[in-house]
Amino acid sequence: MISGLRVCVVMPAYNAAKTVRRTVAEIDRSVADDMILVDDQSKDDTVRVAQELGLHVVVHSKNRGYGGNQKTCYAEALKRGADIVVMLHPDYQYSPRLLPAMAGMIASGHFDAVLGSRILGVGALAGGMPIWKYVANRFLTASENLLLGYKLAEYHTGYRAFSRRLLETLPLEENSDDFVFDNQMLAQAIWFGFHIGEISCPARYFPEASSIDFRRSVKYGFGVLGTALEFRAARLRLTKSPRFAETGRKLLPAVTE
Ligand SMILES: Nc1nc2c(ncn2[C@@H]2O[C@H](COP(=O)(O)OP(=O)(O)O)[C@@H](O)[C@H]2O)c(=O)[nH]1
Ligand SMILES: [Mg+2]
Repeated sequence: MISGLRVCVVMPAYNAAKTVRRTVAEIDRSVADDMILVDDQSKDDTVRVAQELGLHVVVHSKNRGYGGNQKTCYAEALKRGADIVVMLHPDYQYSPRLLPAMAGMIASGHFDAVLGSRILGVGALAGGMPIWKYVANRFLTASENLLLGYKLAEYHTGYRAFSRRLLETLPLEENSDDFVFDNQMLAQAIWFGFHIGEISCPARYFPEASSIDFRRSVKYGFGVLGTALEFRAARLRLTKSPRFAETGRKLLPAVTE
């Protein structure tokens, strides 16, 4: 609880058995009222470990991808009464200790989304971010700031907090089931006029924390540019897009079987 608001941590998991224990150990239980892990058909023991940890576990019957996983995460969190939802990767990449700070920024009422930024003030490279990922991050961020008309230090962190109001408003079902979901969601938040805040967050890079290879990163990069162009075209009323429209499909109940 923060300021009487119910805080739910959601963890989209794929092969996180080796890292989920360490991640959960650093979550402040006096703040996190509910902890949900959605397993996307991991090939390891993620589900067993998560159950041992006492998390609320939802299992996809087939692999849907990272974006599909998050759709289930948010639908489940709302169903269970969350006022503030914090998405934390169970790969121990981002510091769980910043969760109260992020949830606190939402609780302040100033922001509907808060990002844990690896770029802002902490030196992503010092944390071990590969140089090619850093350069791509800076380039994509600059392009997006221009096309989306917003100002963020990065759009690509996987550590995010959201208000219930934002999650009930965005047509998240219109978004990809792949990695670009993250980016589409932020573009939607800007489209609908929500305020996005950022805090500094150190990130670690080690084999279990980072599996996205060059090929998938390139696909993500083009997806990001496509999203920003789609946003700009919709703003200029050149095209219509269900992703950037008042109507559009809101979150559906989680489908697990
Ligand atoms: N559902 C799903 N999630 C995945 C897949 N690959 C990675 N993830 C999750 O997506 C998140 C980001 O992936 P990760 O490899 O850590 O990316 P990086 O840290 O940005 O290099 C992690 O929480 C993973 O658990 C996948 O194929 N399917
Ligand atoms: Mg990672």
